[in-house]
Amino acid sequence: MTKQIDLIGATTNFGQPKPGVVLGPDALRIAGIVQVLEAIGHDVSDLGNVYGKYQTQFVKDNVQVKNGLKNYDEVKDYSEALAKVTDASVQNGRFPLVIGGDHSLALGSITGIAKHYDNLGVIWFDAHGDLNTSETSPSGNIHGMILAELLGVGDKGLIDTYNEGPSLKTENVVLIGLRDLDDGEKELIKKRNILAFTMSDVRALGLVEILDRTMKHLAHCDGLHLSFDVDSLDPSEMIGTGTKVPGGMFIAEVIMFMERLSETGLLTSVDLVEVNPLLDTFNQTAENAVLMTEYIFGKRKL
Ligand code: EXY
Ligand code: MN
Ligand code: MN
Ligand code: MN
Repeated sequence: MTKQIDLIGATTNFGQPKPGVVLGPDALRIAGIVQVLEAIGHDVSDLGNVYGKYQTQFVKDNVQVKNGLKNYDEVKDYSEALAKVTDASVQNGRFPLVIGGDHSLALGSITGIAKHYDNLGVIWFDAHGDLNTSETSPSGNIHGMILAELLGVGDKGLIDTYNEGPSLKTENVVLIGLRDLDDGEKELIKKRNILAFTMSDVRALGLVEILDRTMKHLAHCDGLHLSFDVDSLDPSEMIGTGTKVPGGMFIAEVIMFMERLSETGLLTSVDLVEVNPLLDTFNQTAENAVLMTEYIFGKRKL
């Protein structure tokens, strides 16, 4: 089915310290993200990049910390700016595809989208849980806390970004690909009974079974968002990203998963995050990410 896609560049690096992730959206454009989606038959409108009032930091040593959270004001401001754009996109009947940028962008992208649904389901495809708070975080980097904030756990000011209160319900979130969880994140998953598939589950069950369980779990949802962190992939196939963890998924199996997910016809929005061309060779990571995006949006092997 043809989608009316709004491509939204989220040029934020405020959620983590490594420079270069703000170049992710352009690396994905250079890798042909618009053209491949159009070739599938979608109508794509590239809205350009979203900027907040703070300038991207090019030096690492001027980071402001508030209550243990690095770049707090910048993340909050950027999220508000991005939320306005994703909110308007859904309002206009379009499909937001947000390309990043570090994973803190999900606070803006999802708060703008979630207000249009009673039960927005989210598939969080990631090596990490992104479920820390300032108390449990080993780094103070907000990209590692962003799903917790969306679920209403952590800093009240961030939880109240764009809309008051949490944007997501714990029963509407499924994590897939986990292999680097901090202790506090493990506790939160258990305490809130969040459906979470580690890489051991991926190997033991296979992604077909995991997709089946995921869709059953989210069957009551009225919208479905995929938040796709490219570090879910194995670093051997995805080197241009800031927090690589060995033992990840491979392109071939992710394509199979995305092909089937797309066949459900239930996806309503997508984030594609953590592409960092300064850590890459020859834009391979963006090219691989674009390849997988084709299958998210309905390309078929046959
Ligand atoms: N758990 C670590 C932290 O909180 O600092 C690493 C988080 C990395 C988050 C990446 C984007 O998914
Ligand atoms: Mn992430
Ligand atoms: Mn990650
Ligand atoms: Mn960790």
